[in-house]
Amino acid sequence: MNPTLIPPPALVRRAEQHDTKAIQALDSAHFMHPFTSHGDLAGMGARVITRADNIYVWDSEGAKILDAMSGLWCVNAGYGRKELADAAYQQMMTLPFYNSFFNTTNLPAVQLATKLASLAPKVGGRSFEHVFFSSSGSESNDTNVRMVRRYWDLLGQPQRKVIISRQNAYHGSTMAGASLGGMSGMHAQGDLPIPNITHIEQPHHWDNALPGESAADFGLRAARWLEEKILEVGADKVAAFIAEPVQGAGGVIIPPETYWPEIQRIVDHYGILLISDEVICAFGRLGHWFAYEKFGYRPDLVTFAKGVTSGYIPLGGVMVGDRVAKVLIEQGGEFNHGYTYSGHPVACAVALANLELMERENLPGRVKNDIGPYLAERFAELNDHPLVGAAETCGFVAGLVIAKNKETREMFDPALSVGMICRGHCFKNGLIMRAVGDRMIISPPLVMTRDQIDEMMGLIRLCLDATLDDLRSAGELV
Ligand code: PXG
Repeated sequence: MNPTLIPPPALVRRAEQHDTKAIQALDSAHFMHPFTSHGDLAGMGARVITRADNIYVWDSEGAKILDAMSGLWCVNAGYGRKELADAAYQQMMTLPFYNSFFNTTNLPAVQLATKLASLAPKVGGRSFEHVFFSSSGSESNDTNVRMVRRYWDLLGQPQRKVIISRQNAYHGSTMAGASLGGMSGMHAQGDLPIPNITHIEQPHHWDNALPGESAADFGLRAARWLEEKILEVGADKVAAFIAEPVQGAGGVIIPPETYWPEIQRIVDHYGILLISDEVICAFGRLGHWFAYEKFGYRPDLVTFAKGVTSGYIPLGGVMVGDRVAKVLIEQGGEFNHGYTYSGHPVACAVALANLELMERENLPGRVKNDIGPYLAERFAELNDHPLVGAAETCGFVAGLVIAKNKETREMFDPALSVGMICRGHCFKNGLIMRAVGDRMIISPPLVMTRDQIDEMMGLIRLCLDATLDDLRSAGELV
């Protein structure tokens, strides 16, 4: 189809009314989407999102949808924040781009790096005075791989190459990001993982605990899988361990309280670097600027992206702790790594405006002391639903497992795609909730009010009830 035959304005009939079919046809003809089966998409047509405000998005048919996923875990400040648009406009008019290679810098990048250094809490005397900028979480994790290997080379231990990660982790989609991640479907495409990346099992009590094993005991046992792996690889060959504080894309897997302290003991004992991938968990999502503070561990590198700009513009980076920064700066000479858009002035200006807004509205504090506990209380009520095996929250992420029998932890036949049935009901009823297998997860904007939490919880229960009805009608449950 020739797009000049239907110029974009022709796709919009009225503010709320678009020619959905025509948009879908062009979409299918030209736009290759991420993580999408295009054969399937052509048959059903993409949902076209046209505008957004606060915690709601609207589609091309005019349907209003409560976005309980904050876009893709990123619109922490909610939609329609004029301050962020103004910051981008002002910066574009002043200096839309200049690079930060060749001994050059720009004001928003300097200001943002300074701001981030001031926000990163010092835990156990370690601080983060330096930031390396990128445009995404994936690029930031590629930076981590190169940085930790460079660090050990400079210290005269070039054999320390192996990075240990976890099954079912998500660390991005580039070659290094997807290799660090523990998604078998991603490894199966493109000969991944790249060499010297290995994985341990995730701390997922529902899936991996022994019958009757307490969360505390399981947390210790799961952390010790790291020690076993270090000994298997050879302690002198391990460069770093990378993990998300709470696994996001894997299905909101919240580790038991005993997990992180034991991980810290192990990385300290063997002297390996600890990378906290906080692409989802930072910037208020778990009630803190950075999530390592919540769990009390001491990372050497922290990956960030998404919430730093509330998703209004791409920006990511790595908080570089003193231990690594000192070696790179004092002994490293030139670090042959960087991106055209490292320290992009417009992205940094939007991030600064976003962090200011979050500070002014105390969004991390709201999550910690107000809406986070309220969500926890309301979400826990779902545990009485016949389909819900376990419903848990951590700050402003939450996940529930749909189980056939919550006592025996029997799951539904995967062929039924129960999660997708539930997700279908969510869409039909004006709610965006993600399905990861049979886990249903949310990560709502941090500006949500208690009334909006009630509205969301009503919709979630409605969709679980509709899923239950479907399963009963299909004879899967009595
Ligand atoms: N680390 C973590 C912990 C992430 O969640 C990335 C790295 C990669 O970031 P970029 O900006 O390169 O996408 C992510 C991204 C999902 C989903 O289905 C999650 C992400 C991305 C796409 C889909 O939940 N997280």
